[in-house]
Amino acid sequence: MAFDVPPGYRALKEADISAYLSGIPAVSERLGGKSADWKVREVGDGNLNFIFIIEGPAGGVVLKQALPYLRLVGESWPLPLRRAFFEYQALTTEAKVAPRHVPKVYHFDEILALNVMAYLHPHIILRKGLIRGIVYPKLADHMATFMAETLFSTSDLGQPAAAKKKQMATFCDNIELCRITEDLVFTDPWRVADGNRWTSPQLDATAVAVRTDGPWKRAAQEFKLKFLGEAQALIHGDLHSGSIMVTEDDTRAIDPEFAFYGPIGYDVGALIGNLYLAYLSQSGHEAKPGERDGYRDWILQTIEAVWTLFDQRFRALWNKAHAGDTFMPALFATGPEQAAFTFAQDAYMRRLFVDSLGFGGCKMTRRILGLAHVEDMESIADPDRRAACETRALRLARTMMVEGASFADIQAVNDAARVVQHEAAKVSA
Ligand code: SR1
Ligand code: MG
Repeated sequence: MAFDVPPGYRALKEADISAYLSGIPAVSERLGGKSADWKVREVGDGNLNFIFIIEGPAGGVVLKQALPYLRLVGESWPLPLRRAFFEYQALTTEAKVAPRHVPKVYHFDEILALNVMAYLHPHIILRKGLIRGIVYPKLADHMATFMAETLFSTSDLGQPAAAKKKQMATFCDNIELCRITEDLVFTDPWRVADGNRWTSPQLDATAVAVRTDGPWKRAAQEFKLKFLGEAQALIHGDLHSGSIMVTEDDTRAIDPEFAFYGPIGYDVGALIGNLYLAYLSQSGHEAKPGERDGYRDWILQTIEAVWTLFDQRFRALWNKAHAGDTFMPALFATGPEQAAFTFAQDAYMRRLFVDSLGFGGCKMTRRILGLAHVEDMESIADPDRRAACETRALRLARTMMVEGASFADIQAVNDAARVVQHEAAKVSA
């Protein structure tokens, strides 16, 4: 297939990498020594791109190059190279307010559609840690900070309208990656679509039932409408547990190539929804029932802390670092006006909460019935056990999407997750 690539673009091979990087002082200084001594390895197991790790005597870097097609599917699914540009723009915007929670970018090459960035070591992908049952004591604190800082600062509360509109104009062009989300997250699980798959035959009846579940389908379309129309802030756009790298002490959000101006709840929901997937997959990873009870509790505590800290920090920024053209604290200066301001903040945060639950439910559903699944579930070898976990996850996802507004707070959602975990997993959603 002929792809739309700029003159000069070529997909780099391991053997090309050292020569390419030796011409970039910011990178070669970081690696140290001679380029002949640098060790290069391709490690990409993601859905979209090639990832190389390069290590020299002084340090390491990661080189991430976009291909003109979707790696997961192959050359039959063309995908624009400019996703590397959007990732660069998003990482540098995020770094202005949350530098401790993103990888530093050392070099961006628009022609080759690649970014060279910090090699996060000894970090691992959060999803893999959750499957192994590793506790990350600072995860909630760090991710709440990352989301509050990045989402507040790019919202109409955190920056003037003119600045926001200029940046929106840039990210509006991330059409194709948004389209992937629009189809795969909000539509395909609720219709017959190429690439949809599920644990079969265990979930065959469920997949059919989901396609005729009017309230669930309607909720998916309501959230799709929000995704298409609510340009609240520059969102990461793919903030699942595979886009977060962790150690016990450090947390970094990677891979914001899906970034655009969209609904804040999409990021918060991606994280919360993927943590619920981790929670409900634990019974597929225990050698004996109950072995991971303590770990399940930790995941729920983390979900509670993610929302609670995000809510606190977003409000604190609103009160102390407001720089936007709406809801200026000074407009509500006197006593009675302050009550209205507090009311407005409560209403705004409540909307974000319900949105986050709904988007989280969409993300959970697509990982069980759609094209791209998650290792939390896929690594459960016994299909009956996997289907039981997936059925519980679908049940919670539906509740989060259809009945999100009925939850008083995040503890109530955790209670619903506990109930689902303890129910027998009938093979129907
Ligand atoms: C077809 S690409 C599948 C998924 O991989 C990315 O991580 C996004 O979540 C996308 O939807
Ligand atoms: Mg990714």
